[in-house]
Amino acid sequence: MKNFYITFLLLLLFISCSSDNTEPEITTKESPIEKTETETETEEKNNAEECKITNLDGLIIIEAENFELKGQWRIKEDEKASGGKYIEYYGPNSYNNQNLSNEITVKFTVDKASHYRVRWFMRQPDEAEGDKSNDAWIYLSDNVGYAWVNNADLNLEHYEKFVSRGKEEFAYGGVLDLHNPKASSWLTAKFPAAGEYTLKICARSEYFQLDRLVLSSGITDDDAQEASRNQGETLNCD
Ligand SMILES: [Ca+2]
Repeated sequence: MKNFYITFLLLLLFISCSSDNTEPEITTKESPIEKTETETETEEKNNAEECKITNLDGLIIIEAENFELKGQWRIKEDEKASGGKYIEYYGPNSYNNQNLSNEITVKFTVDKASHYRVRWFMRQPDEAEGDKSNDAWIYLSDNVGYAWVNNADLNLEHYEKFVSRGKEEFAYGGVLDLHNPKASSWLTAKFPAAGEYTLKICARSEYFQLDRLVLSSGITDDDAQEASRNQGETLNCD
């Protein structure tokens, strides 16, 4: 009788273990497939994140929609924009100072010490009159930005007004509008060495639209405009 109980208990245990084993088997059959898909997605995401904006054939092109947006900037879609997208500032005008809650940044690298002219593709809204909605504040971190005033370099140690005009189509342009001393000038970035740099834009005019930035080195401004027209963002994904 005792042996019968032991045999019965063992049998119960066996059935119990068998049924326990059955369910996880279904789970293990399903889960590796799900896990593989998830891992693939994660790897693709990581690879995308490893791409760095850098110089390529004398150009550094940065899509505005890839800026780190903050405050009252938003991404909008338009087939006229490079990459099908641009950014728009929808907050109030900030003509006299920078509201840093609307400061946006982008990082990029250069492979050697070099000088770049800074330009952009921008657009004013259709209803904007004259020079409305056509500017932003711009600053190159670590004071690597320079203007050319009275036949001399002027190091830019804080935000300055950057301006141009464009309607309907996104227009290539962008010059500094300095007030002390009053002058109009190219903006030149003088990178002292290879490495990563940061460019900041802070909102100034409501409904200003920015498509992308074009920094060029060693080519004329006309050539930079022509070369950048059909060139996408300059990425290195190694
Ligand atoms: Ca764009």
